[in-house]
Amino acid sequence: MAALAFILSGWDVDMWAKAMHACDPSVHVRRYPEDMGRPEDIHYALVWRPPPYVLKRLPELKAVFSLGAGVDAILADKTLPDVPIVRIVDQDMTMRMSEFVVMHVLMHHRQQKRIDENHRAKLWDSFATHAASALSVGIMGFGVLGQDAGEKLKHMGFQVAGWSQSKKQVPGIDTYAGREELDAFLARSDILVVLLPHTPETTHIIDRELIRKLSRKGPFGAPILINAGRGKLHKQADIIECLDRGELYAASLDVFEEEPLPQDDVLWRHPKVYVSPHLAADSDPKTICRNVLRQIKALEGGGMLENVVDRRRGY
Ligand code: NDP
Ligand code: OXD
Repeated sequence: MAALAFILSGWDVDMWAKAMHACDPSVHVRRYPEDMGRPEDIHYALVWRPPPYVLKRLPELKAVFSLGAGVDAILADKTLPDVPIVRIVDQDMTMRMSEFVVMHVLMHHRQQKRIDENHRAKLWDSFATHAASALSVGIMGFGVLGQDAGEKLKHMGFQVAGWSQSKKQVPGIDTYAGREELDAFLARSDILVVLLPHTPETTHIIDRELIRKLSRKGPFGAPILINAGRGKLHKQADIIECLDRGELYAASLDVFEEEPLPQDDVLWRHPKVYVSPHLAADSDPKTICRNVLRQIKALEGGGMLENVVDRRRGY
């Protein structure tokens, strides 16, 4: 009896099992850790931050489906079996991330913190504003999520640039690729949006040296950082130092080196920072279960899996 198992850390396994049954009541669902049944019956694992050594104990595993777009926590398991790892590429998730990115770019661009402070102080300060076209937004990690957010910002009038590993061609957006073109990309970015995956190559890529290479020609005189990729992409201490020295104008952080962000972290009360608890683009159980079932059916019918992770690249 082939079964699929949900192996989740920090997510509600019952909610996911219910969503799977709503998509197809005939599917045999297992739940880690209390209801795994016979390991040899499990052919597919649906995971979010799976604990190490769990997947390796499933001898008949055919594929691992990440329930999120990022697979860093899966690849961190040194005992990962040699089966395809599929990541989520899903329109619902893409739209949610674009909402988050557009919202934060606009909040900085329209100086929402200043308006909120003035509101609290009952201060009628009708300060000068500028056009979207005065700002250049650089999207670091110009993949599925980065390109969608970039398109939406472009339509709002921002100048947009994208940086990725391989060169992209997107009408109306200037693209940069590889370490050779990184400095040129940074030098033109007034707002840096980080949507990279966390890999050995991108760990701590956002540090004080990188921040110092960002544009200072924009209307705020110092750059703005938005990180919705992973916390391990940045050095939090460097971000705080750059904010305090005025080398960064402001930041929006959805992801952190340690999650949840510890209670005593200065970021919680930093006046120049928006903090959100890793919710930029949630995984919707219904849409994602449907997507996974479609892929399993295709595979069982002799077809190919989509969005298979390249383990060598790490994303
Ligand atoms: P993609 O794989 O589609 O895009 C990743 C992009 O990063 C690609 O353009 C890739 O280049 C580029 N890239 C990777 N490594 C490098 C490198 N060393 N140098 C330059 N560019 C690099 O992923 P998604 O857009 O779907 O997702 C991006 C990340 O967003 C996820 O990995 C995850 O960490 C994060 N995320 C966060 C969420 C949240 O709620 N905060 C929700 C969902 C995702 P190339 O195109 O050439 O391969
Ligand atoms: C993801 C996330 O990677 O939610 O999908 O962080």
